[in-house]
Amino acid sequence: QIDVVTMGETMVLFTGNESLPIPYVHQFKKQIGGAESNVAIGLARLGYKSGWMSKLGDDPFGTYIHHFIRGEGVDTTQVQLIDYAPTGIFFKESLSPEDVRVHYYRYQSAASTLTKEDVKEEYIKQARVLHLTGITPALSSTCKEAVFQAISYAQKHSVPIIFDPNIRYKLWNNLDDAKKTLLEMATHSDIILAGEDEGEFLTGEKDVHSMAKALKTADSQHIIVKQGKSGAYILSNEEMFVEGFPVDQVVDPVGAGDGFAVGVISAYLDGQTIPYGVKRGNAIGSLVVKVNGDIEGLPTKRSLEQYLSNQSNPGQ
Ligand code: KDG
Repeated sequence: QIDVVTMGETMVLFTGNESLPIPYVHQFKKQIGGAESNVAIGLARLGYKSGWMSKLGDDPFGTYIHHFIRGEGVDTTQVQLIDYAPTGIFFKESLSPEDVRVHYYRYQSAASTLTKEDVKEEYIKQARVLHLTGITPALSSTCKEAVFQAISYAQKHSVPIIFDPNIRYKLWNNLDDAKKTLLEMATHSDIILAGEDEGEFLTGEKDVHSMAKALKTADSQHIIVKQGKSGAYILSNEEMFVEGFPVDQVVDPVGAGDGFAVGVISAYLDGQTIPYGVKRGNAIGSLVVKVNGDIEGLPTKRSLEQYLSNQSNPGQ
């Protein structure tokens, strides 16, 4: 059995060695990035069994990503290396910690050729949780079908769905389609993790309570609205706010949301309460932003436990 199954695109990430606009950067560091594999890696580091479904090009970048993710202990048996489309890449332009931009080279990439036939019912059936993001349906029409195929298998086998809208405006050709697709995914999900701006985009509401209420379509759903470093708001049977962890210096905010998802999902698997999961998510998010890269700051079980106990007993 696999604890968490996820599906999406991972790309090679090139980050400039200097904090300059890309045309003036001379050297780039090679890393990997992809919201879903970030979550799978974060869960594997905490000791959970995670599996990532995807397609990579049968090319050097595909080999690099495949080896890296497999090396982190993530199950990659549902990853295909194909020769008819290349592995996607992207560049991170970091002008300051508050101004980080990404430039994608992923159009018609290998992952964008995922189809509903690539989603295997048996693989979803044995999972304890299905994690999905709003990035995958934005990649192509066949990826969108693959996402809804995964949802229908999860529903058929009562596998709870955790959904992070992760709205990437650069990927959607049509914002009405984005809204419609993401709201539809949300209605099928048991736990929704949305940023405050995403909640506003999806519901048109400006305050967290109203947007969470608008997103909540079933009694059993848990809606979590992330409010950056201040913390997160929860609407489930009751409503509450869980404070964030202090961060002296943000180095790279990208990947914080995936770290947050790792916290919520791992606590859910442990049978913990949603507020405890949000606390763990806030903690992991705060660790991720302290270092450069999407996954470099994701903690091991031991380092997370140490961090949480130092935070609750400062000075010890
Ligand atoms: O959450 C971080 C990811 O967004 C980033 O690494 C790349 O998956 C990515 C995307 O599509 O933007």
